Amino acid sequence: MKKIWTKAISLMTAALTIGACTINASAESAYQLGDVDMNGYVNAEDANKVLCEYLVTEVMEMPATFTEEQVALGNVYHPDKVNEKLDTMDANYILVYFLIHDVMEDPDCPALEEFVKVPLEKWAGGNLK
Ligand SMILES: [Ca+2]
Ligand SMILES: [Ca+2]
Repeated sequence: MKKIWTKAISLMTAALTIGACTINASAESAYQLGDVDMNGYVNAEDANKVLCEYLVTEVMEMPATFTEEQVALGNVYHPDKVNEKLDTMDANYILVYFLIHDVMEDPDCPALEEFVKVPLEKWAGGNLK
């Protein structure tokens, strides 16, 4: 009888551990790509912050103000895995995505992960006349 309880307790512990891991995993991806100020929305403010961070770190060569997580959230455009830095293309993509997805409410606008795979000129040419 004691063995059954021991087994039941270890199963419950395992279930709780798995549950805790699931919670942790979702907490890590709580912010959507592009949401660098982590307020739950991807908008022009995020594009502006990415542009500012690029100017501060790359142009003015001053210390970064973004955390690693913010850089990862803001680095939406990295066609060659070598460029893992923030640049103007990241800011542009976030801004155009916000305009098409939220301002124009285009129902064909995909998630930002897919949006960045389409050349920016195509979005701008097709939707921002
Ligand atoms: Ca935001
Ligand atoms: Ca980039």
